[in-house]
Amino acid sequence: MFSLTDHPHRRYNPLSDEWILVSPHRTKRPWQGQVEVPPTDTRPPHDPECYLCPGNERSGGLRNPDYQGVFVFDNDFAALLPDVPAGEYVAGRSDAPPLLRAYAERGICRVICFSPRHDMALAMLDLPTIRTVVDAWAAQTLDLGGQAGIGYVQIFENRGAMMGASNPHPHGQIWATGSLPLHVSRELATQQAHFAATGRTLLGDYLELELRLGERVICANAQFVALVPFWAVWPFETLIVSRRAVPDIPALTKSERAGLADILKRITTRYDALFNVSFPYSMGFHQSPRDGAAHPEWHLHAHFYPPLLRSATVRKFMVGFELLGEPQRDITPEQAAAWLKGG
Ligand code: H2U
Ligand code: ZN
Repeated sequence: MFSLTDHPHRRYNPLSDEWILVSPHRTKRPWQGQVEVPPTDTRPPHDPECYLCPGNERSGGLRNPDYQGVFVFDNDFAALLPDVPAGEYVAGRSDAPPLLRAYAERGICRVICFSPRHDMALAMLDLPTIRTVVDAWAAQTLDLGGQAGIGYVQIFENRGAMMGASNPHPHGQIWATGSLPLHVSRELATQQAHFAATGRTLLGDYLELELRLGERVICANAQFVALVPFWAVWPFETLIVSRRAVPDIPALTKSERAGLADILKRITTRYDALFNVSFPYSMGFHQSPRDGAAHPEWHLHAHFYPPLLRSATVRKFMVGFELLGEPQRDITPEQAAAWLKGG
């Protein structure tokens, strides 16, 4: 039998129904490409130039209130709009399968400031404050998910300029859409199939396996587990899974919300410690669709997708084979887990 540590191989992602290529023998290849200078972090607690700080004017012209805790507002440059005329666009011959199709998509985009403090980050906030962010995510999920024409609520955070964050002030975004986005509809199909076949959630079964094997688990508390998934694409990609199968953040109990705050602080702290830099990433929660149906198959989880590969300055590029063939990684998920554990 071949070994996962020595030989090129493909791994299956049962959650997204995709394969990835792993090339563990390739970690020693030289790098003379792009080397980025790590940004130095010398932020003041309040920045008069910051459009997210309390009391400041935003570029849209509105002024932020003098907020003290979590602050949520409608995105002034929203990618989706609530009022879009419904309808499908089909162009071409009427007797052939349509090749030019489009349909109107409605939605609502919001921005969420985690703290009034410009110099903070999720990893630096204390647990009661992170807990208020979790509560705000829950409230936003219910509020946006309950609005007419909304079928899904995507909560996410882009952290660091490398990942497209437009501002270092601790903040995230929430996009509520009419349709299910691509990755969510794939996860819905795989989780439904697993639940129909076994009566258990896919991630519940996966978590049990990972806790037994231990190799890819980074940290855990009584309510949540953080691990590098067997099928991770990004070098230090992680998955945060609730121990109890719940479909969404609003379904979390008080102690589970505290547990979520705790695991978020732990994983982001480990990221920052890895290369001794404010670790960039895109993270977000995958929750059940908000279609009014029960979703016993859906198991709440968060994905962290950080771009860094081997230092604070050398990043993984998803180019070439990744773009044209399928995702490829060099260090194994097991190595990445050992590094994140501090081994
Ligand atoms: P990102 O850092 O992840 O890009 O999020 C910041 C969001 O804030 C971005 O989507 C919005 C941008 O549209 N924004 C406002 O709503 N008002 C502003 O005055 C500036 C930026
Ligand atoms: Zn600010």
